[in-house]
Amino acid sequence: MTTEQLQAHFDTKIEADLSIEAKDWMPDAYRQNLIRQINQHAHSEIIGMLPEANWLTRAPTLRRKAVLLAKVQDEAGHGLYLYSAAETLGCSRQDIYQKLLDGKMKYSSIFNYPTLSWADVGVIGWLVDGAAIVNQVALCRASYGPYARAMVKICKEESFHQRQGYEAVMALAKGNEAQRAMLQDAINRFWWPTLMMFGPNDSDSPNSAQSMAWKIKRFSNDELRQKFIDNTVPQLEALGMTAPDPALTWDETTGHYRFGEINWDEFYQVLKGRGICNHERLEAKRRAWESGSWVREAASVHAKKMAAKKQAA
Ligand code: FAQ
Repeated sequence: MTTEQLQAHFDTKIEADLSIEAKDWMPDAYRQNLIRQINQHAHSEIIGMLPEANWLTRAPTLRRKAVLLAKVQDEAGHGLYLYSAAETLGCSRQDIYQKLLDGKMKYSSIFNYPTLSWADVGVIGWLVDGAAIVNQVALCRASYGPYARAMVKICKEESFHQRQGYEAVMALAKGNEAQRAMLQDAINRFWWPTLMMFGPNDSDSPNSAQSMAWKIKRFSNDELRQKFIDNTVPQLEALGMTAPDPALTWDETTGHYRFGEINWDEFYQVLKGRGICNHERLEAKRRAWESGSWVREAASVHAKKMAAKKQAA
């Protein structure tokens, strides 16, 4: 087939909502866009383990600790599903991971904020995983099959994460004055950074139009942000807590909540590596990479031995 015919076949499949699979022909720009988005997502899951892991040794009860351990391990699994999905597009995991360590690839801005209290762990489960689900449920229908299938598995676990987060914040909301104040403080610090997770406004989002045309993204950044706010404000009210946004109001005519302007300067500063924890997060990953070098060496020696044995047999 000529390139024009291959392109026409690809376009027909996208139009008909059929999956593009790893061995199918695809335009190079589609492939590169997926490599970018899937790997950034994978990096987010892996870096996202750090803020909550900070509280593993200080969880208030054994039950909370066991749940948190399981959740943090789930995030590692999500990273692995996603790196594997990205590898089907022909990128090398080592190369991609090195780019993260060198600060040449992005991960979600939200993980550059510190976890200062136990309430932050509940709020991450409730708000951050809640935002992740709104975004990721849509990605279960992404046009690239291996990505969409990875997202189905991830979403099942994320919805458990969101519920454990809400259960943890409910316990604090029903607690004493100090616990309620700790929860309100955590909400105040995480509210706006959570809204930033959906990315820039549609008018400032360079990748959205093409990603939506290719059906990688099914909804725009602003649509998903609005959906998250509409889902979350009633939960906030049920807790008896408030959002740090005086402009947050219910709009009868649109049937949506209106909200204030996001501080985009802060968002872009965090993306440039100038957030509170950017340096600390990458340093932690660099240290882990270096101290784990013996594991990689042992695994590669073992793999070589097994290959030699197979050849000799
Ligand atoms: N942080 O043109 P757009 C989680 C970048 S997983 C950092 O709108 P796009 C689970 C964007 O990459 C959270 N960078 O981009 C968990 C682009 O840069 P580039 C991660 C951001 O791709 C919970 C530039 O700005 N989820 O939380 C951010 O069309 C708890 C222009 O933006 C995903 O990655 C940001 N917030 O839309 C784990 C979901 N926003 O590449 C542990 C998959 C934008 O051109 C604990 N990804 N940028 O240099 C997506 O859906 C999309 O990539 C968006 C951005 C919506 C994030």
